[in-house]
Amino acid sequence: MAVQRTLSIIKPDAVGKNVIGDIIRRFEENGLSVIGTRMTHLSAEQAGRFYAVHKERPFYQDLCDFMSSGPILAMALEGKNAVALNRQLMGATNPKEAEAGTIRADHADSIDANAVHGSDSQENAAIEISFFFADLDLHSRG
Ligand code: IDP
Ligand code: MG
Repeated sequence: MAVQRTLSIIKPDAVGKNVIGDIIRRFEENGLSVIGTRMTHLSAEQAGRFYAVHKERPFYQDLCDFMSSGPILAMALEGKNAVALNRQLMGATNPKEAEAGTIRADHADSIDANAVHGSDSQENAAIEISFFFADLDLHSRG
């Protein structure tokens, strides 16, 4: 499987719980490398642009309000099969359905406050990484 990049976000709930280190440890122990990081606090407008794909969904306003409620940690991850591997480590969107041992099973409280974001395709990963990072901010291990 080819080396890929993907975007991970540690959401405001997980930053607030002080579990940044636990989440990054899971990525590193599973073969993903952090090649860029940025802690920021999105405005509701910025969160809305990031999640524009969901703008017709009933949960869009709540999602934008939540994602702008506190600081987040955006990370570019790199590794073999990074997009799917990150999704596997995250677990299902609804933590009640997340497999035991996944980030969301261990750290998410609800479908809104669900600890992490992860890109869902290589195409979206490229778009989402460029939302937060310039090429010069990314440091490939390859
Ligand atoms: P994902 O984060 O697992 O990729 P998406 O379907 O892309 O899930 O939805 C983006 C985010 O929107 C989710 O992580 C979750 O916080 C929120 N969300 C998704 N579906 C619902 C819902 O049915 N009710 C409330 N919030 C939702
Ligand atoms: Mg998604």
